[in-house]
Amino acid sequence: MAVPKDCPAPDVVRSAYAQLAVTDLAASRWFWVDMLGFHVQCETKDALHLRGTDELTHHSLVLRQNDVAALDHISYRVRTPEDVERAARYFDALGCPVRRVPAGKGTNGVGDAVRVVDPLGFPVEFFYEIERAERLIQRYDLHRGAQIARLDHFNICTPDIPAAYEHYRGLGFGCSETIEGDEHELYAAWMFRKQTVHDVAFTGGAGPQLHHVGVATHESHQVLRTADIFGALHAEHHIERGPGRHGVSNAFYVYLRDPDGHRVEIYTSDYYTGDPDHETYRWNVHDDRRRDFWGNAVIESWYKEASPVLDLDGVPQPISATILDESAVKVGADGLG
Ligand code: DHY
Repeated sequence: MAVPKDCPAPDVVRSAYAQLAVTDLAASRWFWVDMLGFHVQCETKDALHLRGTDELTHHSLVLRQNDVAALDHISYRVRTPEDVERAARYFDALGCPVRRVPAGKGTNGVGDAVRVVDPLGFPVEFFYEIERAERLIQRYDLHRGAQIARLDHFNICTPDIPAAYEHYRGLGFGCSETIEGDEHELYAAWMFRKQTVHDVAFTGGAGPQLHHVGVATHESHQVLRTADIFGALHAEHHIERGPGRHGVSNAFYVYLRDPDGHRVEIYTSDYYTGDPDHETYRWNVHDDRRRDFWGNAVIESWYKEASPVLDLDGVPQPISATILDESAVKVGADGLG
């Protein structure tokens, strides 16, 4: 997958929003709005546009009613309006399907956008323009449930992690952390444009599939509070893994599954990565602390289950099996093999 010559990559600012296809909008609203505390910015007959308390743009999550649950697309904000066209030319040069989506024809609140199926098989959007939204940071009276502050990252399942790493390096992403075998085989990587641990991470597994959307709270007590609220309402089956502390990223976390099985990570307290000489931190796949710093086992569903992804016409993409299976590495925390 060569980087196209004379065709600069778009300047990506950050992971901006995920659009999920869901099968029961009322059930999704209970989960994402009532339980997680997302703010409803815009509601139509068949979609909810949501944002966290710190977000100053129209949405960071869109839930769209559909017959099948899947990922519609992940979306990156780029630095200038010209970068949108740059994205179109870049992915066209890579031989990927590219579609221009003018303002008003795509997702509410978003201006001219470009949607592609990237070389990894994921539906990805690039946009510059988006409606601004009222500041809610200090509207503590409106902060509910998990008190989600903002979208943090996407985590995608892909069978060929080195190919994903190379693709995102081509798009100018830095790499904060990896999980590697004894011969430096790449099992997982965390890559960023904004100055945190990641905007996107890769989990080895059958793909293309969405592993999870990561959303940030300000403090670890909000992660614990989230688990407590699900327990209190006897909705504990939505808690899949954690709470705990990650080795990779040092973040405090809990993973939940929404009513359609889409996974979300409530995530807080990672670190700054913005220096130009920031070095990649490499974990060995045999280090039991890499995924859970306290050595707690990663349950099988976390490695094996994920959301299908749609193509640009809304058709589910075919899925290929993984090449390197981290869950088969027989060591303490992950002795699943
Ligand atoms: C890890 C997973 C994530 C993340 C940071 C670190 C490692 C792990 O525990 O599996 O989803 O955001």
